[in-house]
Amino acid sequence: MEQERNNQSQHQPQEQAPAQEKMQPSATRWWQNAVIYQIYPRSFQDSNGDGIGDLQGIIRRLDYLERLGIDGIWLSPVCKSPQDDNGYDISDYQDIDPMFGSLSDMEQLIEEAKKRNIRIIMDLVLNHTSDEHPWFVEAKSGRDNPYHDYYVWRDGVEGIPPNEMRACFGGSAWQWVPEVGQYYFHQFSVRQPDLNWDNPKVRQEIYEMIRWWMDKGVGGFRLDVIDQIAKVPDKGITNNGPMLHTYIQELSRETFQKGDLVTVGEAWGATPELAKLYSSPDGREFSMVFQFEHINLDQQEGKEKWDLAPLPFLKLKEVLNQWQTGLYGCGWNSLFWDNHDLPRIVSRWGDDGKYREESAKMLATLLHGMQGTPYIYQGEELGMTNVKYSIEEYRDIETLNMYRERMGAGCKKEEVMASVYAKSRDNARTPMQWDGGEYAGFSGSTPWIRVNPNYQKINAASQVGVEGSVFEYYRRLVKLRKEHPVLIDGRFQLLLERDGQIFAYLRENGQSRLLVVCNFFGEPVKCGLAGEWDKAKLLIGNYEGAGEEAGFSEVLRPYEARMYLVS
Ligand code: TEU
Ligand code: CA
Repeated sequence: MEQERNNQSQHQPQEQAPAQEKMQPSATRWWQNAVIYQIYPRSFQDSNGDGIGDLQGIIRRLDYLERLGIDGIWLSPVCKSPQDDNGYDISDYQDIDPMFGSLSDMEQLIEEAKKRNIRIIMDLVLNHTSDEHPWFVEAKSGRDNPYHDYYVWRDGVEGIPPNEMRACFGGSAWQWVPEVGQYYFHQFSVRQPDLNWDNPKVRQEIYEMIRWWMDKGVGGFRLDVIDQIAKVPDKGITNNGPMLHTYIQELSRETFQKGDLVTVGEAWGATPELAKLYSSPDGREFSMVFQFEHINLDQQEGKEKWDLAPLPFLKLKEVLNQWQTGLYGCGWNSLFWDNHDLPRIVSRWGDDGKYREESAKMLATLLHGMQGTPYIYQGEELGMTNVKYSIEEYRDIETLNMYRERMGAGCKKEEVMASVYAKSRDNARTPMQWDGGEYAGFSGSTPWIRVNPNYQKINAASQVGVEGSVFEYYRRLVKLRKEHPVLIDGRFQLLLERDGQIFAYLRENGQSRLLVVCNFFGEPVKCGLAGEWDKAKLLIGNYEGAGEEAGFSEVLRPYEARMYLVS
């Protein structure tokens, strides 16, 4: 199937130093100093007027990203796909979906980004393919087909699935195929059959494919739901299967370790202990882990994300503290509030009304002051907000399936819609707001999903180069990270642990001490942290006249955030 192209791979099988020596555990790696920007291509910039973002659109906006100062772009999937789950259902790993452009557009993007010192990080979806992937088309054609065992099949009788397992997007995790008289396993939509990682041929094909992309000069990979590849459906195991780390180590050895790449493992089921494995400094798995413990706190325990609960603020501090201290010196974390699966942080834990700018900047300060590699999700740097659309205007398969299921189960429409407004993935997927013109400068014609109606107020054109804007604030935060090594290597210490309103912490590395202090809420608050900080230098603050030279002022205004340095 893909062997032919694989054979053309330029990759030289050079002799390999063992990972331990090559990876220099103690030295700082480039990706530890980096800030990564995530692009959701279909919503970023349309270049040909079909209402869908594309690669040429991204190329056009590289100067904007260079100005922001980021070092890498995590590109959500652009490979060939029927788009059942917006590209997370891949039908050809070695081609670009025509909707986004061509392979040569991709090569151009890599090259143009490189000129600006920006690396392109591709999204690898290795747990499943599309049902239109030639492997699956073959696999379901007969039990004796050589590709049959590329997927996970179980015998059974129509109507009685092998077990009760459910898919993440609703419904049974098993789908009956009459032609072969078997069920296949899918953790996501029915059109995303799970690959069988226990089959060595599957693993080898995947490694070949990754090396092929490495030869094209990509700077790294984000690994979609990587903790789910080693599933054991007969035991109900999805995450963290017994073979998981064996497979990941093989994957890393066969591919990433042959280059100076950044690799990011998405792992919903990670704990700090597991994260040490994923991101072990000897480089035997990934560079870093991308986990969600802090961002899943505002839901009812043991229920789904749609079952809303207020954010337990003290718990948020506790969780972030555990990750900061737990990985110090022995692992590496991603720092993020937003991505393409999450609602907009300013609407979620800030205030997208009166204090939109202040709270957006506060959340940014809090995040960028911590240890790890910060991620900025497109539009976050503008303070873009959630939306409230009518259900017909939503596009996300997860949202629509949930709506159907819950309405079918007799839930009240207002309640279902409240969940959609709060948590729908489409909150993050509305078109990027470039300017106040029609369709927000995203496209010349009707976009695939409606533009947030606030685009005339919130857009890049009104923020870039404008002092005091959310964009310029992010730009300064990115720059600070380059100027102050303590932001990279400083040990984290949580302060005011029991304070119900203030989030404050220290970073220390022997040379410098840095203090971050944030009022997480909309009421002013007195902060008992004066003292040695009186003479500290204010590095950044989200209020004008935050006492640049005046030292520590005791009252924090609504959502006020400041970062101080004592050298
Ligand atoms: O997400 C993993 C995942 O578990 C999510 O589907 C999550 O359950 C959901 O988004 C919570 O709202 C990754 C991708 O980031 C996501 O976009 C894909 O849909 C999914 O994998 C399947 O590839
Ligand atoms: Ca387009």
